[in-house]
Amino acid sequence: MQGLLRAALIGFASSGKTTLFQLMTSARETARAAHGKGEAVIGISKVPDARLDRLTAMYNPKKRVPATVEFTDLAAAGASGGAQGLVDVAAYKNADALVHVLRAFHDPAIPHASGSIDPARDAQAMEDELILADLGVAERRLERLERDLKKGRSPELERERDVVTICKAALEEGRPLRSLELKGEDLKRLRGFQFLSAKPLLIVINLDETQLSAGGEAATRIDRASEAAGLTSFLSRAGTAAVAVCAKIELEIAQLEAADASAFLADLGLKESGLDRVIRASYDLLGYISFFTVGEDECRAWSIPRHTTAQLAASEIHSDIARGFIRAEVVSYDHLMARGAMAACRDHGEVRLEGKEYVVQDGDIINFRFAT
Ligand SMILES: Nc1nc2c(ncn2[C@@H]2O[C@H](COP(=O)(O)OP(=O)(O)OP(=O)(O)O)[C@@H](O)[C@H]2O)c(=O)[nH]1
Ligand SMILES: [Mg+2]
Repeated sequence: MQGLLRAALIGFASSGKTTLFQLMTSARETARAAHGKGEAVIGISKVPDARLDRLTAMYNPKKRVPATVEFTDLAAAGASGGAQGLVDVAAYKNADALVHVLRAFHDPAIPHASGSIDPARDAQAMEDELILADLGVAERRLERLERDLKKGRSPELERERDVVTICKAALEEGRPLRSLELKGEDLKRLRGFQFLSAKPLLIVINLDETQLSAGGEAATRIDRASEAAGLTSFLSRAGTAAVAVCAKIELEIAQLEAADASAFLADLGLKESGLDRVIRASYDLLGYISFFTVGEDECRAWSIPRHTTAQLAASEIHSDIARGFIRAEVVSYDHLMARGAMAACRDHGEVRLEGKEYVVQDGDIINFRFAT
């Protein structure tokens, strides 16, 4: 499934990765203790979606299936050595996005490997590590390409060498590959290398409780937190986004009963849970949207990259549906809600028949017709 979003948590030791992981995946501490340090732990996060809630209320299905995001948590290897050894290339390889948990909270009981709390320094140190790892990959690949080109020239090999050369030059200037504007085939070539600095980067600023509750709209607060942390210029880079959390407090809140939880969130001036905010930021960063399938058996949300065609969207559900694709019956979420029932949408001509190449829109409710 290409639509399953995989995010890898990265960061300095004790920055709050595991705390955020628990917040995102409702993983229990005990489940975690079963794994040794250095081992990657994978958890599934259910994407909160009010639209799926309303569809479920409308259809009263046997099952409600939310979209999911997979998070990988890994203990920082460079516990005492600063940024060195932070990057585990193999563990991050298949991630669609890297989530850098950046420590901004102060706690004398939890020493920082570099001796002080300095989010901008840590953000840059991580960026440098990603760049360094990629530079190694680019150099090795380039040597190989040169060798192969000596044996026999081919346009594909030459193009690849040119692209890797562009990448290497950017990396040597300290620029992450996210900032390169490669297109089409070149972008595809780049994907094959699994360069870490090419992956979209979500920075989760892990704040003190007092910083988080310092009033104002959430967006303002993130701006202020990033500014205070010296991250503003960092975050204006392509493929980079930020969200502020207080992982420890928000984990405590998430473990309360729903009613108490919303009261505590309101006290902190937050409209949404940390889970909601981090997921939303990830979707925005990656340009993911959701479509729905509905029925008496199951109401389900699916995530796909924006601009996905109906046939590709069908392949999310099953390759057979994509292969035998005939038509997609599509109604928008807003139309369905406005009419209150699918039959009424049908009567008003709001259920469209779309072909393979139709570009699925956020909130589309789709019934795929296919031949087996
Ligand atoms: N005060 C405060 N403490 C926090 C916050 N987030 C995490 N901590 C604490 O910091 C310590 C380290 O948190 P973890 O989530 O284990 O950090 P980690 O990044 O997973 O650490 P490693 O796996 O060792 O790399 C724990 O004692 C947490 O309770 C926070 O927002 N505020
Ligand atoms: Mg950890």
